[in-house]
Amino acid sequence: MAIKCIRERCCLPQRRVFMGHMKPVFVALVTLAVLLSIYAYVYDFSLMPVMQSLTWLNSANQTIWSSLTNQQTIQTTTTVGKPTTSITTKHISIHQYVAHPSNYRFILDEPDKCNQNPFLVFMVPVGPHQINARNAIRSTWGNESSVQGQTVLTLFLVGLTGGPEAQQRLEEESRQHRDLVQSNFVDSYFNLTIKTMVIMDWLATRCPQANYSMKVDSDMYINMENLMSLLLAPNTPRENYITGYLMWNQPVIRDKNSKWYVPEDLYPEPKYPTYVLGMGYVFSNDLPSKIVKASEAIKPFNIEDAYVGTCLKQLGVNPSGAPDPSKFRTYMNNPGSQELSMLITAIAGSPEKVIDFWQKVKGQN
Ligand SMILES: *C1O[C@H](CO)[C@@H](O)[C@H](O)[C@H]1NC(C)=O
Ligand SMILES: *[C@@H]1O[C@H](CO)[C@@H](O)[C@H](O)[C@H]1NC(C)=O
Ligand SMILES: *[C@@H]1O[C@H](CO)[C@@H](O)[C@H](O)[C@H]1NC(C)=O
Ligand SMILES: *[C@@H]1O[C@H](CO)[C@@H](O)[C@H](O)[C@H]1NC(C)=O
Repeated sequence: MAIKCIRERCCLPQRRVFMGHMKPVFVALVTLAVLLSIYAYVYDFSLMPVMQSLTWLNSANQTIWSSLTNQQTIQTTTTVGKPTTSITTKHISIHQYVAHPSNYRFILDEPDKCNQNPFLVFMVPVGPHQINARNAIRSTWGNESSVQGQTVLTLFLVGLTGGPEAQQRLEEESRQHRDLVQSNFVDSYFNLTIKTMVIMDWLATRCPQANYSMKVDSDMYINMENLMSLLLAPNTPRENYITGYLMWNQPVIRDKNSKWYVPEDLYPEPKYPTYVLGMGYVFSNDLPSKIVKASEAIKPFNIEDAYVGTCLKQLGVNPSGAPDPSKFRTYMNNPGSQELSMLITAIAGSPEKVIDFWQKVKGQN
């Protein structure tokens, strides 16, 4: 958490505002939900009446919908889902969770991209307008198509653009580069958990044949050679494997003024399971479909990397420490080429720095 804290993009102040407005609605929904579940229990209702309750709740949802902002969707949906799923887990599909990728569809897609059977696929979550970040990656590590004899591939995952003109520019960019995947959720910091789950869905459905994948932020420097050496090492597992910068024993933030506040209702335990920091984690490509499946039963919350960690815990998969943990670095103070040539990841922080780091290492060879 401390590390995330210093990352600029994590410091959007939206959460604070949101909780203030949300509280009365939230409390009302919880009360309503509790009453309904008592009702269902007392009358020993089975599937049919519970589904009616759900329908009723859904129309209630529609009435209040216009007064709610999008950020509130996550809480509203999961609150509505809570009491009914505890009664009917076995009967009602819980794909209703807002982060479950079955709720979304691809607007731009590259379904044939993996016909070349890549060994490693990089999936980069990025805002639709961040063309400079994409171009920096396209001209550096994202321009590599073969490393140590293995095919690698880089794709960008974006949500909805702000309007038709931005959409047109994005489609133009897509025709030019053929590396954009777009899904129909509103692209915002708060929706990163959705974005990550859509990435997992894309890998599971469009690219199951890849050996490994990496979810990597758009401001990261990646040392391809060192990453490939790690993945090709004989003792690197080929299944149920995920590694990166490990976060363990992280307390859940219950301070409502914090950007990382997560209510007990969404995540009751006091600590997160061990997870890998969202800036860049590598995993064997059997995991995406397993994570998507596991997420059907796990309420989403807005801390995307901890959410993936929670799915992994459910699967019984422990994130692995890298053989040399110092290779997954976060911030570095003006690193030299020597340092950069030793590591796998580092936060560059801007498109210019991504290019700068890359050239430092290339220039050295
Ligand atoms: C995502 O977040 C934005 C604002 O942060 C919100 O407008 C939107 O409704 C959220 N959810 C989805 C599914 O797009
Ligand atoms: C609530 O209503 C909105 C808008 O009609 C809809 O998109 C959303 O799926 C609904 N949520 C649930 C849990 O039904
Ligand atoms: C990618 O690398 C090739 C050479 O391998 C180069 O010709 C091309 O301009 C590079 N693309 C970008 C976007 O820099
Ligand atoms: C990648 O996976 C395929 C099977 O899916 C396997 O045949 C191949 O040996 C793997 N590549 C490497 C380099 O391990």
